Amino acid sequence: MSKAFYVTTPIYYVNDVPHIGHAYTTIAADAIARYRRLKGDDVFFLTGTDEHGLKIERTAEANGEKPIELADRVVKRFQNLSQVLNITNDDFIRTTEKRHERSVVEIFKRIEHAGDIYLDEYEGWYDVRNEAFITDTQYEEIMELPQEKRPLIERVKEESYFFRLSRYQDRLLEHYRKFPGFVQPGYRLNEVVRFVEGGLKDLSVSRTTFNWGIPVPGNPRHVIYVWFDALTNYITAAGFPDDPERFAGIWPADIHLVGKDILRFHAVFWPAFLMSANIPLPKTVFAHGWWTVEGEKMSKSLGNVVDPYQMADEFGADVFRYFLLREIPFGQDGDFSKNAIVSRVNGDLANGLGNLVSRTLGMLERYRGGKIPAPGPPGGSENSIHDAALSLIGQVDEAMTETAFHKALGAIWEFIALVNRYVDEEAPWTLAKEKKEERLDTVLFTISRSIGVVSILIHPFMPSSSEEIWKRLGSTEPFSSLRLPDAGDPGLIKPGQAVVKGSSLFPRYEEKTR
Ligand code: ME8
Repeated sequence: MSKAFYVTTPIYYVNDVPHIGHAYTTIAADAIARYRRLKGDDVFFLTGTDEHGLKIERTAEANGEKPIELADRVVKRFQNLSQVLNITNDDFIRTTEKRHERSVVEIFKRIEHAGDIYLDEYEGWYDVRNEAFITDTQYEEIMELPQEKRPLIERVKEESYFFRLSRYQDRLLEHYRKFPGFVQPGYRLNEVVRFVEGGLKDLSVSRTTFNWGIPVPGNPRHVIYVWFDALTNYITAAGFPDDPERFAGIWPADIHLVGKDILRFHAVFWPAFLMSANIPLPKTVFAHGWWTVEGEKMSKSLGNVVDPYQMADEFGADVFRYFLLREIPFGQDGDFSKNAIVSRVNGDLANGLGNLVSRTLGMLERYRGGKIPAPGPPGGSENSIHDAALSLIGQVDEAMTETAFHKALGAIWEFIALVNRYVDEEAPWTLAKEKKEERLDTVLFTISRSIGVVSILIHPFMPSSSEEIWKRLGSTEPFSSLRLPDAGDPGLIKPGQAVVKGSSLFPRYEEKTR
């Protein structure tokens, strides 16, 4: 079996409902998965839900329901998000599934067998919302915050199994040195290195004061720490331990996408668990930034949580996807605001791409009976448009290799602007009036072909619009059979194709609300 390109999102806590942060990672992972498929790679794209832990047990108790009832109810909101946002995940893992329990028990046993688990007592602080043990220094920092900003911190004193994380400090540092691309963007790697250089303490990996989790093998009084359980999802879904052949074909993951707040779990704890269990490490952990909303931290209490369902309903999934990936460099923090999304809709989408497509198809209907004409001999500007299209394919590829969605989109939109300028300069309406038929054929053909290239390149970001444009251009080949090299193929758009103008692809925002 050939190695599949394996991309993951974090698995989302089911005690929350989906918000912009969840949508963001999922959309980014989908853009990567779609791009890779377009390149002809065999892709495995995983998302799912994290369903154990103290916090979920408590929320369920407060609701008067069983934790599994809460999970079954909330998980649907995450699963349906795939349909609404047009996400092409190949699997959806729930940590309450049997396959996952087998996997967690197996990796725990392997780590125990390696001599890295011991029984002791944990005494210290626990952050319930983030399910994280925190140091005394972190505790002091939290206590300096105003009361309403402090997370729920509890004192814990109980018997616990520990993982010998301290043993892995040198091996981790060596790994970061040998594979500097392991943590991306680069500035995040520096943070991780500094943290590990500061010294690693052994990590408590079991709890005894609640029940909602996977029991420790051989000592069911303990449940396994929820992060140990959750991180293991990435190998479970790849076939560990039930299907070793499949596992060898998929694992290691090529890229784990995570938010910056959970980087430490993925770039320190997770690789140490894997080293101990003698399982290869993922190739890259990419940490993205956080969204604020209209300049404020997003929070339930402020009532400013951005609901991806509502965004898809109001603007359409493609517009929401475009906005999130275009607005800020992937890795940095960003601010979500209605003004910002509306200005993207009206500028880049309505005036940029939408206008190019609609005026081109309109002119083909008006001047050429709705058929793409065969071109006459190219002049200088046609050759330069053709060259720009070819170089665009390379630029997008480079940007996608760096996981720089905004750069890929920026390059595509520069090309759109170039083609819009070409239309203005060549003024096909004047050529028609002056009956310069051969020249008009060349210009209309050149624009149609350029739009064909754009329709393929935007597919990872705006899948529905991409396929719609492709269809309106009258291409008979199904979109699903296209591969990236086709974008540069001069035969991509054939003379004689019957186009359909259709309604506006991206209506200006005001028009919709009137
Ligand atoms: O952390 N902007 O789950 P989760 C951007 N179950 N991203 C945000 C965000 C924001 N405002 N708010 C949250 C968990 N996120 C664990 C993961 S993986 C083995 C276990 C991101 O549902 C956050 O950074 O609390 C994280 O990557 C993701 O949403 C899930 O958060």
